[in-house]
Amino acid sequence: MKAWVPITSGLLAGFLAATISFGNFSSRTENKTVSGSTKSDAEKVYVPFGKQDEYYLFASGGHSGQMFIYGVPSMRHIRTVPVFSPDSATGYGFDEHSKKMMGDYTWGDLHHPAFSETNGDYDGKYMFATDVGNSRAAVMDLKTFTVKDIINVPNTSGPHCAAFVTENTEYLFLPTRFSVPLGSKYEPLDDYSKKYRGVMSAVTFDEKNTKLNIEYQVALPPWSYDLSDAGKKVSADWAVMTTYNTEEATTNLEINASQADRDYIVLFNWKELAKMVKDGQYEEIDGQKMIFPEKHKGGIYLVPVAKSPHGVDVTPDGKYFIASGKLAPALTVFSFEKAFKAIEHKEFAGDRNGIPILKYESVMEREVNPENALGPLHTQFDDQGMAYTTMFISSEVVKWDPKTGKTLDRVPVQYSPGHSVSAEGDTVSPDGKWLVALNKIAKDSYLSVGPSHPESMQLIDISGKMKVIQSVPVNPEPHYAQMIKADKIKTIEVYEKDEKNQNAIYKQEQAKIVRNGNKVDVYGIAMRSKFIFDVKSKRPDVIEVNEGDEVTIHLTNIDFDEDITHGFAINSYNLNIEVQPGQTNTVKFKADKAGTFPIYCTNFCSALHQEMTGYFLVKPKQ
Ligand code: RUQ
Ligand code: CUA
Repeated sequence: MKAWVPITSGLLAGFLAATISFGNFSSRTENKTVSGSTKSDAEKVYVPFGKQDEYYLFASGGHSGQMFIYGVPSMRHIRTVPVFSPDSATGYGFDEHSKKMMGDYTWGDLHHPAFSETNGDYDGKYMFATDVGNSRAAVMDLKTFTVKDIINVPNTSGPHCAAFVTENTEYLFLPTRFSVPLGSKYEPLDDYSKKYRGVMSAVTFDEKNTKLNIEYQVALPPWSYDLSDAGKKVSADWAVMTTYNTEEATTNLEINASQADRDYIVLFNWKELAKMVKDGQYEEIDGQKMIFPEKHKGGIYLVPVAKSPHGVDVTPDGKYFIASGKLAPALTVFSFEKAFKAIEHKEFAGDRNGIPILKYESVMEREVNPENALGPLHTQFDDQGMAYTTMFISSEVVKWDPKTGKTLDRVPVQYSPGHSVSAEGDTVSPDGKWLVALNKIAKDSYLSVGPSHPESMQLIDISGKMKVIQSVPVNPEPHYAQMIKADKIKTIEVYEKDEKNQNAIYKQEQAKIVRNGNKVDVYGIAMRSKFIFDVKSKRPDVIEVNEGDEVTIHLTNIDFDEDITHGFAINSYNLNIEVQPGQTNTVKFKADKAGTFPIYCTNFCSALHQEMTGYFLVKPKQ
């Protein structure tokens, strides 16, 4: 077996610290001399007023729990869509639907967005994302850019290694970053290796009801699962994911999880796993169908890889998967075909936790070691099948040929890129043209806003020699992004009337307030430029209740006009919802404060927007 570049753990911290600062310093000085967009670069990113961008860029918002939508090549920020965190700009987390989806959580950590796919191509219908902070998965409908469903994923703790969808969105796999005891019960850390598991969840999407479901789970060994990718074409039934901490360390991971010379890539056949579940090869654990690889054999294999790998990416032709070495300078190209042969001939080198280990030599295609490049993290592809790998430590993007391992080009970025994303980069047919580097550190790139700087996204023209031609600040923290052709996304302009929705009213005459004991239901209308809550009242824009009443307000926006969104806020009641054109939305709360509270529309909607007000009166008890 070939030796990996040894980095002994004692030296590790020093090595990293030195290379990080050196890497940044050197590329900073280099950048100072090479950066500076020319007039022709400026023309490439200039999208004149009235014209639209060619691509949408969906960038994860990390621990903001949001998704940021940009246009490429202008790099204009178009919208922030809240996913895992409440957002008063859109009333997300206040109305009943989003409040229920959010549960008790008030934040999320959104890492890896993934588009729904048909035949390995983005179909522009849905966007999936996972929450590392509170172990959830979400689906966003791209007709409206709103989140339709969020599920909590038990046993899988911090699904960082997600979300990556299979070729026809059959599955969204969520492997865990943190191993915990099944059922998240208390178990002493001394029993880590016996009692803890790294659970992967197989999530399906029911498009008809826009619901996510957990179909089954796999109790993998108690390791950390970092990044994954689904196979394509020849490897379509397979998926790969990187592991670290196969040492099973329970403290001081910085040192202890970097001891062994190698970790693994988990290679699994999801069709076989689905068949095992169908054949009853699982155990019922807390209402989940759990596959235990040591008992339910088949479908899962381990491929040894250089220690503590980070990204793993499948080439567009589906023939290879490329692992990045994080602590090593090397990338490793593995062949699916070789892996399939080794599995067929049962060429195993023992097992771990009952999972057969394939021999490194029999799966490895080549080791790639671009000169002086350090800290490879993630790889994207262009229309020629060429690879682009971000180098965190040497702060650059390196272009190379997966078929030869030859370095073709490289460009410094400012600084320390995590992921990058190329146009349609995760599909079976990437577009080339553009690559956006998602940089962790933006030092001296923008006007200062104090000690904490924004992160940065840099647009790289990859149509010829790579060149950074635009740079924009971005909120924390773009972990990954997806870039899709703009014409694939078909948004609606207004919501259609939904006559079946009992909460919706479309005529002013129907506006009413219904009292039932201490329950008050308001069926109201929002329109330019007034609220109508009770059409029969002498003050139709007033809601009067008693202290302690349970108040439910259903509000329908009857302006079926593009961009005429109304807001609904009650002053000092800490609530604000939004009704988009034609939409009906519900907000529920307890009138626990007596007094007089103005109601107003929060979204500027007409010249008389300031007049779009009313009163919420709460009569005191006694
Ligand atoms: S990770 S910087 Cu959260 Cu995607 Cu690699
Ligand atoms: Cu409606 Cu402002």
